[in-house]
Amino acid sequence: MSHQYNPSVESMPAAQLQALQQDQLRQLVPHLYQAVPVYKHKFDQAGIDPFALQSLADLAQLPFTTKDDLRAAYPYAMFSAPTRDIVRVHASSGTTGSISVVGYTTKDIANWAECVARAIVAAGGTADDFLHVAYGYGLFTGGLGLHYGAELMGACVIPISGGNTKRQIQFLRDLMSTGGLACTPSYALLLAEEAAAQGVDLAALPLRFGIFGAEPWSENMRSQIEAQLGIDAYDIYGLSEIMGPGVAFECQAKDGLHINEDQFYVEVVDRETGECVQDGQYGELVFTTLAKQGSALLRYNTHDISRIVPGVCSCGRTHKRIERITGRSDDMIIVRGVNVYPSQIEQVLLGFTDRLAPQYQVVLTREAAMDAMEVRVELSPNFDFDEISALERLSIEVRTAIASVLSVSVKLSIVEPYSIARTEGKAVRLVDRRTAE
Ligand code: DLL
Repeated sequence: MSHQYNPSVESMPAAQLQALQQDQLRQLVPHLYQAVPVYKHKFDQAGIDPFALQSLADLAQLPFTTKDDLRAAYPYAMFSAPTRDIVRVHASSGTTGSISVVGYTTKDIANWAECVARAIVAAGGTADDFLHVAYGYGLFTGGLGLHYGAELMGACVIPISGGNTKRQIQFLRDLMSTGGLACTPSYALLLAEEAAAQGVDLAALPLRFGIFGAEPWSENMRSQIEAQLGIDAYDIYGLSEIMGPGVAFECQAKDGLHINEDQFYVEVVDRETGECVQDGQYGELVFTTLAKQGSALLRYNTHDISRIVPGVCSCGRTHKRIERITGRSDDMIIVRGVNVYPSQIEQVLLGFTDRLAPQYQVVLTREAAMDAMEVRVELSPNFDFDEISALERLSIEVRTAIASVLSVSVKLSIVEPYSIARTEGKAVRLVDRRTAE
């Protein structure tokens, strides 16, 4: 059994966990009805008596809470505690530029730190470790989320934040006697690239584990990161509306992310009908925050696609697991009527890491009223040009592999090493240049 930060909660018998969730829900729903006008309106419109809600299953009668609800409530109209009790805000800005603000009470910050502490311990972190936190600090929840979790479980935080990649390598090399790295998976690869350019072998450092999230990544990308940095790489999931990082995290079994179920109730719903699906089926993740005070939400639809991993985990934790997020239903690209997720393309490209770098971009354009999709991927700096036909052969192989997973034709451009722009935060995998006509 792997080490747990809070075993009495993390390995709580399932029936007890469910009873705990039910009790929390019975208190939460009437409170939100009385404290948050948006919820009063939602219940009244749906004709639901918030005082009659008995079981977790009854939740499915309620309408979803959406990002639009939060935006319309900007800045504070959906706070569920008086503003004098709020001690911190975080905010997330969508691509459209509208912002949603989330408030935390002292207890919310403590609960959040505990969720993240569980994740760090699950990744093998101990009080003797350093944690190099290269997620951005600020309104984004990544930096401060990992920071408070690491302090709570007793590790020494290096709050380096994002940016200045050269200095990151120096700090990794000089400051850390043993420990972990926390950043986006794409930034972990950029750090590996920069280290190689400086002649630093990250795999030779006493770095043991990494806690990576905030964007989708694949099993192939895990292998890449683990090989280049010489670490075990673990997934951490979360979103600012629900808390930040630590809603769910991987343990050493690396077989799904345990949801912190004492704090969050999860449902998986069909993206067309909104109905709950059976455990094991894919759908959109919907969360209800059971313990939050500042910005409690009922049935928040994340639009993140995943499924419940069936069965129990070998680590001994009883909390349900979700599979790694494959993408967002609203990030899904529809190209000539065919649904495409950038992660499907990534999975293919990362099968060619002997010759391609793990850097790619999907570019959508419209040519003569038809959608066109171009996949741009970098050649590996180690590519061997000795054989004249090597590039051509690679291109045919990749094109065939893409065609076998997507039923839509794609233009493939294999571009020079280091020619695709890198980011310090979430990678930009999709560039949509289609204009509405
Ligand atoms: O990205 C919180 C976070 C910080 C999570 C650091 C993990 C580590 P937002 O900026 O609000 O919050 O973005 C949330 O990012 O709905 C997912 O679509 C995506 N996302 C987050 N974690 C993962 C992950 C943070 N592990 C949105 N895998 C979510 C795939 C993820 N997607």
